[in-house]
Amino acid sequence: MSRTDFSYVESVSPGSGRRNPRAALASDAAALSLDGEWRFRLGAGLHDTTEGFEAPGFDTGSWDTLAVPSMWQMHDLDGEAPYGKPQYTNTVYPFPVDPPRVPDANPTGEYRRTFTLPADWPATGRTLLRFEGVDSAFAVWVNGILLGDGKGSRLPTEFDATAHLKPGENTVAVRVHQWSAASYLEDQDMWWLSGIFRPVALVHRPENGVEDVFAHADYDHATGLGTLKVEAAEGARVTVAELGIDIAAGETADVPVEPWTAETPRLYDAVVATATERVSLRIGFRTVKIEDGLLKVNGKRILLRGVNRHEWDPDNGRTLSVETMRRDLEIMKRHNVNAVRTSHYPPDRRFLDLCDEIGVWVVDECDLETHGFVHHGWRKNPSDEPMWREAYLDRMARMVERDKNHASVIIWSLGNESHTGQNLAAMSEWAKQRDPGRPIHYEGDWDSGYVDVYSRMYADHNETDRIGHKTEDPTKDPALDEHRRNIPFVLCEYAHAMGNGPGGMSEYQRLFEQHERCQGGFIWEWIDHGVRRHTEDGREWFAYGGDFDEPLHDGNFVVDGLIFPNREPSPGLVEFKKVIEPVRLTVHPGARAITVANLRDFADTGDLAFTWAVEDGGEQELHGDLEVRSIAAGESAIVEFPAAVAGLGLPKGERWLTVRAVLAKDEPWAEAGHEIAWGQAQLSSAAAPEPIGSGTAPVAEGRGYRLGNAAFDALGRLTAIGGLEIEGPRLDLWRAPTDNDLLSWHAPLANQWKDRNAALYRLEHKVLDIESTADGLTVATRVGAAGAEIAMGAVYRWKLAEGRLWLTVEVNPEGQWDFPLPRLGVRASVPKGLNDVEWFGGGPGEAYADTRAAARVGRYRSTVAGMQTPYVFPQENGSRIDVRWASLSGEGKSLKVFGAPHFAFTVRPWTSEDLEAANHQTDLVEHDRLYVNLDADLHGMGSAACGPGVLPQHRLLPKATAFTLGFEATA
Ligand code: IPT
Repeated sequence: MSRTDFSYVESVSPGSGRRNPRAALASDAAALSLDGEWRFRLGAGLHDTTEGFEAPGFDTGSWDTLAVPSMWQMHDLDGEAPYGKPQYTNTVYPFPVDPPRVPDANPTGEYRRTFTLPADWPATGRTLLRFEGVDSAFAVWVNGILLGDGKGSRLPTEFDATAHLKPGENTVAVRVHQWSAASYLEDQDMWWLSGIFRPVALVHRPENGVEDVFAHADYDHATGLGTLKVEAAEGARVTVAELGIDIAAGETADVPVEPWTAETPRLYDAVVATATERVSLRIGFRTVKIEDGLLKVNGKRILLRGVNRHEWDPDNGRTLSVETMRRDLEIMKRHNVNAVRTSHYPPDRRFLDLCDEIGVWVVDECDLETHGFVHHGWRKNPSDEPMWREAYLDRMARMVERDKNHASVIIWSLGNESHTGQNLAAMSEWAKQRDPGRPIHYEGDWDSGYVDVYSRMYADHNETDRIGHKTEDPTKDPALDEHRRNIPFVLCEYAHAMGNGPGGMSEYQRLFEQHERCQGGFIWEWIDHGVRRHTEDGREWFAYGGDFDEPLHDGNFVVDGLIFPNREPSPGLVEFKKVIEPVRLTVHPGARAITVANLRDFADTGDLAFTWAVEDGGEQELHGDLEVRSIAAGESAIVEFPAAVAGLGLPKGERWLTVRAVLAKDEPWAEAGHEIAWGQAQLSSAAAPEPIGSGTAPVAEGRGYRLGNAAFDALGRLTAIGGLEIEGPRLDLWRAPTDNDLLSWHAPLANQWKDRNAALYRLEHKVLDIESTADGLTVATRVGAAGAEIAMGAVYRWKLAEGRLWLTVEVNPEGQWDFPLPRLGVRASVPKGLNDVEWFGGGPGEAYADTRAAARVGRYRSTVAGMQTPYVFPQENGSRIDVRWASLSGEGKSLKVFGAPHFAFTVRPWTSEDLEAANHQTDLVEHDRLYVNLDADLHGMGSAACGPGVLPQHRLLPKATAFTLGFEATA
């Protein structure tokens, strides 16, 4: 047997023996799925392959079996991990940069299976072997005969197997290499994973069949006419029964239609048929244009409320079930997301079918990223090296040809973070010529010479504002300035959703609404790519970079999504939902009216029902339906308060009116009653409780003091209230740093906080003076860290008034505090068992200064466990904002805290220090105490892990201040 030729592995050629790319079509031609169990063997490199494994007679007796599709490193990670482990790097190539060479240590999977050609398989025509995705390079044999090889992991490849198939049993063999020349083009920020990870099938091509289809379905908003023209094989007939269309391929039909938009995803079933094949299409009529410097669909500027979506499943890597794809879209639609950038490769073809059906705008991005060259001054970057031109064009063609019939795809993207170059320009030129109906996007070339959309990532609010005003800096090449200044702007990535945050989304949204040119953007990113693992005792955790002992990795930068790896929405997604709500409800208590603004681009509000409710101190008094006429897109209406509201008597506490817009009927992605938007306002305030009147004098008790039912020790520290043992409250400035505190393009805040001249995580409390007066107990302290000169003066004034214990803390920075504080408040701890949590204030989820849009005032109940947000990488979380009062109770004990007027409230079964020390959720061990933070304020979250930090208005700057809290307890 001859030695195998492996030259394709390190060749820049995109493949050999492949068929021309064509559309993904639903055809009635014969097809046979080859998904399922294959025989599998993993070799260490090209030196460790099995000669002759492709021969039909080869005995795979000792080989394992492996599921196709799957990624081989995702198998049995809690056990033997028989096929290696995932490895995560963001931009850096995990091998020496020497294009197109790759290491000898090149895990190589050999796959084999047999299949029986069905007895009725057509004898004429051709039979293709179709791979939807193989990572990263592969060669294919049928019955021992080499069909060819391919690259382009997230793109389809077809080979013609006709000549080598026989009736009855056949053998297919595939050799897949983890590393290949193509790896240089696939440096996306994600786990390096390999294998036949998307479906494989045998597909029949009838003679004179419908080889390819390009359906052009335009919509003219002026006339309401749809224009259909389908490029297909000569003689093919195109029918759209619902529209009475029956034309030949190449002919044009103009008919009145309902247009397709992401808000109104109207599809028409069409059939393209020849005598030998019928292909079903779902056609959406819409026209995408850049006009007046704006991205318009059907004549209207659209606003992208988008997310960047990687394909991720915590158990299977980038192999996703259709259910998971649908689930993603359901979660998106339920959270008002209307756009997806398929970062940074074309998704499984079935995902786009769902996008057409459910309705989202799609920026379809090519499988291309060469980011690692940034570390070498972009030397040898494939984007500008002629030898890679064919590979670039091949990738673009395979994406465009596969996906060209999707109504949802409105923009082609050349790829991501591949700097600039002639090969990118060539991709753009080819795509424009092939498909004039879709604009081109690419972020990496800021001059925007070969793109139709000015795209940037992580531009801060100020720069976005300048771009909105068209006063941005000029292009590097002056010849391009006029072009760029007159094209629409999108943030293809913004608001980095890593850990707690991202903060500042509301401010971006305001810019998108203010500037026509700023047409929205895509949050980075949709999902945390955590890998599901289990501890020996069966507790679930999620792994990130480094957890598989990778020698080179980028840690938890791979967990930066709006949903957790298990697809539970994070608070960031709940916040985003509110920020981008397509209907804005504003309650005006003075005018006793409600403004309902329809912020959608196309749809009226006919699909929505409106409700209202009045609460007094969080208890519902009245509620009902709100009559709102249908409001056209972009319009608003003013509705008077419901009559019943006028008849309400005096409230006991704060009275709030909340109005909600919910789905009036079931949608494919949510049930009737699902909330789309809400607004609320205070109708009447209640006097905040405060320590009025004179207090009482403390009495000496032992070496300490007693004030009513509160006991203090000799250092003036509270030890019990009403028999409930309590430690603290005392000044606390610390929070377990968030990803946004820890990482920054500039100086991470956490470094300043941990600097030994501040060391906020190990403050010491020194009592300066204890004073007993007729009004209460005053304890003066100085709070500073060992080795530090700066400190906070903290004076605690305890007072008993109207049976409640009050504490006023006066804080005074001493020395040079030239950075914002993590938090400003007090921390206390009580014995565990007070498990039931209740509060009146912002909720139900966590909220911080710049992530508070989704917090609405109400009365909430939870548990201590329910108050924790399980960020994959533990960090500050769970603080509730604007709390008027909060209580903890259980086991016959209770603690109730009152704000004067508000505080931020956190309770956890571990400390901030524990949170900081933990690397994964399972590192957190409950203490036999509960730790309660009562904060006057917290520093915002920002998005510094990748992008701008906390906006000035949300920074917590140290200054002389005071705050007051009231306490009641029973035991
Ligand atoms: C940007 C990448 O495009 C994206 O893939 C992801 O890595 C993101 O950063 C961070 O999570 S590139 C960066 C240099 C702004």
